[in-house]
Amino acid sequence: MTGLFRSLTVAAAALTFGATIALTAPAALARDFRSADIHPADYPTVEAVKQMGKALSEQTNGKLGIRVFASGALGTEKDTIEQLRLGGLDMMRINVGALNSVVPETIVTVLPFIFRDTKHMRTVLDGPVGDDILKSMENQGLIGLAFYDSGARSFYTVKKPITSLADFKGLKIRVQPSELFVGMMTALGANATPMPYGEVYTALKTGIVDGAENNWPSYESSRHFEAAKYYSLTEHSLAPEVVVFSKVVWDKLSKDDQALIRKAAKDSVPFMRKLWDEREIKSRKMVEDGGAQITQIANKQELIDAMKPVYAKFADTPALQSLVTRIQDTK
Ligand code: GTR
Repeated sequence: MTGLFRSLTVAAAALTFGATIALTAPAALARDFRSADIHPADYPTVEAVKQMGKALSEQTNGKLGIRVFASGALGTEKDTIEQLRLGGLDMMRINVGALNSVVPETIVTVLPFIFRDTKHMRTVLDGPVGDDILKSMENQGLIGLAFYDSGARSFYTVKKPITSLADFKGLKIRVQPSELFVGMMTALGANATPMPYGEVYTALKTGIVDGAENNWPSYESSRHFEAAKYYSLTEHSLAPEVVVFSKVVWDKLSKDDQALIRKAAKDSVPFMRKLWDEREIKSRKMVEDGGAQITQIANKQELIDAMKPVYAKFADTPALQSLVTRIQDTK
């Protein structure tokens, strides 16, 4: 090899090396957090986490982002909680009901009729009570980032509408895998069948259960309305959604990145609420057009009274009782 040729080769190699570094360096450093959601791609929770990822990416010049795995691609909510705690998954959007057995503080946000209305729920969750509940997740290997809306849950049934407390007697109702949800059904005189969300449509179709309960957007997007057309406006729980990060993964991030993630999550809340409010209206119309029949509950008080014992049974520690009082005292 001539001297000149050798120098050229070395120079070319150096250039290639440099170019490779230049090309791969940002990609090697860039990180897309994997986030799970059981809802489909166009659902408000999925859209909101995507929006959070977009903001994060903009703020970090593409260094951090979020890739949402929608439609339960990474498993049931119970599965993803476990993956998150172990650090095999970075993030998830999940309903608080699914966290009840892991983070007891989430119980208070599911309790029947605890929130007077959407405004009360948002004020509580945006304030110190919401922050305390998010913080309490840390002991369980979870970093609570933000609450999202989930509207009001109401019952829907296959054979006939629920019009009063007496109609619950003996009904088999699918619930989320949560002792509290089971307790609520028992208090109403129904039999609870806990099962993952993805199995509910078939369970309704094949008569494994007589009914289930959920908000308008879930009732619509899951097509449960096709299998159970009687939707009875009990609005018994406003159990919110929550965006959660894996503590194992979190602890390896810089303080700056942690702060950016927290901010992006909080910033996505108003965006989510706007999508949510629009989707509730749209979903209600879609199910009504699709044949769902809506029943108002004339005497809601009898449901409230029947479910009262659930408070003492599940908010059974001074810490939980204090959270209940703080929620009730929030104006
Ligand atoms: C939905 C909620 C899901 C899941 C589902 C269920 O409203 O968004 O995360 O909890 O209810 O009933 O399993």
